[in-house]
Amino acid sequence: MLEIKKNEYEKAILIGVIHKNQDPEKVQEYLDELEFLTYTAGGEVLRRFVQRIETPNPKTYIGSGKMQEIETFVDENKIGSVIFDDELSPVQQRNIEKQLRCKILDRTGLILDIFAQRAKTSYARTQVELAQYEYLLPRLAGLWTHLERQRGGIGMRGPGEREIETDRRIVRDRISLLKDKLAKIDKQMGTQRGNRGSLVRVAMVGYTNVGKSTLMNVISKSDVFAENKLFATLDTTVRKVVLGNLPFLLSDTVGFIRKLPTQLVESFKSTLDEVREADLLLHVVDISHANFEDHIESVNQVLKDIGCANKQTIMVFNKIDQYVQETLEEDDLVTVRTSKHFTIEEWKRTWMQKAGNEVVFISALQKENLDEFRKKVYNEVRKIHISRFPYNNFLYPENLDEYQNPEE
Ligand SMILES: Nc1nc2c(ncn2[C@@H]2O[C@H](COP(=O)(O)OP(=O)(O)OP(=O)(O)O)[C@@H](O)[C@H]2O)c(=O)[nH]1
Ligand SMILES: [Mg+2]
Repeated sequence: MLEIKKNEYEKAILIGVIHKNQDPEKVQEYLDELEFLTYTAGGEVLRRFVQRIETPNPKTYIGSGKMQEIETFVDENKIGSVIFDDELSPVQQRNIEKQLRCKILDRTGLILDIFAQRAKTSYARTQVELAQYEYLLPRLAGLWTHLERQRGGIGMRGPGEREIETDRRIVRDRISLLKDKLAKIDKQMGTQRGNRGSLVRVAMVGYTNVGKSTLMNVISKSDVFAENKLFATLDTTVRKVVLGNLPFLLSDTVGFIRKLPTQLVESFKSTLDEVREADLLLHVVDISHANFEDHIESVNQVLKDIGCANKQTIMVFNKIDQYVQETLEEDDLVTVRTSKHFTIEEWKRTWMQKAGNEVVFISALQKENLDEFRKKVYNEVRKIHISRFPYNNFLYPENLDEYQNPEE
C-alpha cells in the first residue's frame, strides 16, 4: 500500500519577552530563530506575542493581562503548542499549562524535541534520552496535575504524591542506567579514536545550518545528509581526506545554537570529544545570515564551555553566493553606514585584521573559492603534521600548488 505523506503542521504560537534595556529588534530576531526551530519540529507559527517586562512574573512568567489575551487566542484558534523563547521554571510551566490547557514548551524543551526526532543511531538516541529525562525530572510534579484533573482532585493528594515519588525514582533509575550505557559507549569510542593513529585531526564546528555537512561532502566526496532545517546532523561523521598526498581526518558534527541546553552539552560529551581532541578547528560561519556575528559569539561560548577556546582555528565564511549587503544611496546623508553595508571585501579586511586566526571566504554549494580553502587547510595541517613526523617533511611541499598529482 502506498503511504500517503502527511504534511500536517501543528498550530503553535510564540511568546517573547523584551527585558529592561533590551533592543526589541533583537527579540524579533530571536523569535525568527524560534520560528525556524518550531518549523523544524513540525509546527506552524500562527502568531507571536511579545511583552515588555521588568522582571518575569514568578507564577506565569508574563503578566496576567497578556495571559488572558493569549488564552483567548489559544481557544479561538485551537492552538496545540505555546512556545516560550526563555527557559521557564517547572512551576511557571505548570501554572501556564493549567490556564491555557495546551502543551507549553520552552526553548530547551523544543530543542530537545527536535533532537529526539532527529536522533538516528542508538548512540544519539541514548544521548538525547538522557538529556530528556534530566529535563523531565524537576517537572514531574507538573505531569501529575493532568491526572488530578482527570481523576478529580479530592483524595488524590496522598497517593498522587507517592506516585510522584515512585515516578521520580523510576526516572532517576533510568538516568543512571543511561549514564552507564553512555559511559560504556564513550569508552569504546575513545578507544576507536585512539586507534585512528596519529593522523592530524581536523573538526568542523559552527552554528546549526551554516553548511558544515555540505562542505564536508564537497571536500571529502562523502554523502552526509544536509538540508535547510536545524540540526540535520546529530551523529559525528569522520572521513579521511587527502590534500596533495597529505592525509588527515576531518569530522563533521552537531551544530551549535544560542543557549544550547546544558543537558545536551552534558550528554553529547563524547560527540564533542571529537572537537576537544582535534588539532585544528574549522569554524564555519553563514555570512549570509543577518546575525552571523552573534552566531560566532555563541559558538565561541560553547567552545569555551567545553574547554576548546584556545584551539587553533580557521574561520570559514560560507554562503558568499547568498550574501547581500544593505545598500546605501549616495545622496542619503542621514543613514549611518554600518557593518550591514559591508561588501564581502570589507568583511575580509575586517576579519583578517582580527589577529590570531586564518580566514577564508567560500561558497560550499556553488564551489566558489574552494582552492583557497584547500590551500589554507593544507598549510595548517602540514605544519601540525611536520611537527609530528619531522622525518618525512620532504613528502609535503611548501605549497599545495607545487604538488603535482601523479595520476594527472
Ligand atoms: N546558498 C548557499 N547555501 C548553502 C551553502 N552551503 C550550504 N548551503 C545550504 O544550507 C543548508 C544547510 O546546510 P548543511 O550542510 O545541512 O548545514 P550544517 O551546518 O551541516 O547544519 P546542521 O547539521 O543542521 O547543523 C542546506 O540547505 C544547504 O544546501 C552555500 O555555500 N550557499
Ligand atoms: Mg550538518
